[in-house]
Amino acid sequence: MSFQGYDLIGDVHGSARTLERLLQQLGYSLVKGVYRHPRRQAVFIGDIVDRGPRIREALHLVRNMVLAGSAQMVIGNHEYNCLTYCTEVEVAGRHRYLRPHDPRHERQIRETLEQFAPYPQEWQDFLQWFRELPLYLETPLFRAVHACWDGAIIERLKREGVRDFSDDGFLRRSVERGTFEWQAADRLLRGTYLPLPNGEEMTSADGYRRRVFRTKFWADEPQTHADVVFQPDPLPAHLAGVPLGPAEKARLLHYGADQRPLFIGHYWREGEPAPITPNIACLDYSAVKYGKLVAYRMDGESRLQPEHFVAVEVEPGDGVQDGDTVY
Ligand SMILES: [Mn+2]
Repeated sequence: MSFQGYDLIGDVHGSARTLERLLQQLGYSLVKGVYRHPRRQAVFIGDIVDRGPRIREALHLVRNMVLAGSAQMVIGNHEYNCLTYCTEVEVAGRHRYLRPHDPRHERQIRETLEQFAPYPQEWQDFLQWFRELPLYLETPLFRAVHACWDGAIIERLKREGVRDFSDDGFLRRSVERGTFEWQAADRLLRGTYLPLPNGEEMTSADGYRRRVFRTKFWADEPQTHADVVFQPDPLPAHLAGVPLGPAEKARLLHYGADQRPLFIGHYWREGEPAPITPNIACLDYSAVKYGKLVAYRMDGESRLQPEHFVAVEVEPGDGVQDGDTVY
C-alpha cells in the first residue's frame, strides 16, 4: 500500500492518552481496535517505554498499528536498554545481564517493569518485538533514526545485512565497548558526544555527574564547545567558550544541508516545535515531563516547514512531575 504522506511522532514514554489525542488530531481513528488513517502512515521515532504512567497501553497501541501496517517504528535507546537489561547471558560459566542491574539502570526501567509485572508473558512478547524494530528507516522522501544519522555506520550495517537486533551475536557485541556493534548502537540510538574540556565534570538536572556532553551532528564549522552542545543542560560558562581542538573536531559528524530530510527524537527539547535546520527536525519535546507530544506532517517537501508540526499538551495524570531527565 502506498501512502500520500507520513506523520512522524516523537518520544511517547508512556503518555498513551496524549498519544491517542495526537493521533486523533492528525486524522487517525480507531478501526477494529487499531488507529488508522485512510491515506497516511505514522512513523514512531522510538522511546515508547519508560517513565510515564501508561507504558503498556502505549506499546499495545503502537505495536497494533505497526502490525496492521498503519505505522512503522524505529528503535529508541530506551527500548534497546530494555532489551539489554532483560537479556541474560552466560560468560565463563556465570550468568549476567547485558546491561548491568545497577541503581541508575534500575531507576530508568522501573516504571516499565512495574507496569508489566502482572503480564510477564506480554513483556516477553514485547521484548521479542523490540528485537525486530529497525535501527533506522530510509525512504526516498526522508530518513528517521532515534538520535543520530551516521552515514558511514549505516552503510556498513547495510553491507553486513544488519537491520535490527534480531541476531543474538549482534545484540551481545553491542554492549562491548569498542566493537563496531557497540559503536552502531551507541551512535544511532544515543548520538554524538564529547568529553568536557580539561577532564571536568558537570551535574545535570537529573542529578547525575557527567564527563561528556551531547553534541550536534549538523554544526557547520563549529569553533567552540558552545557551538556544538545540544542537550537540556547548558555547559558551565567557563567551558562554553573553550575552542574545539583538531581531535574533537574529528569526532564530530556533519549531516549536510543537501541530504534528504531527517527526523530524530531523543533530545528533550522545550519551547515551540520548529526545524533545527532546514532538513533536520527533532520531535522530542519532553512530553512525559508535561512538555508536548509532537508530530511532523511530512508531505514530501525537501525543506521542512514550521507549520507542519503538530503538538498536543500532555493531559493531567499522563506524565510525571519530577525533574528527572534520564538521558
Ligand atoms: Mn527519549
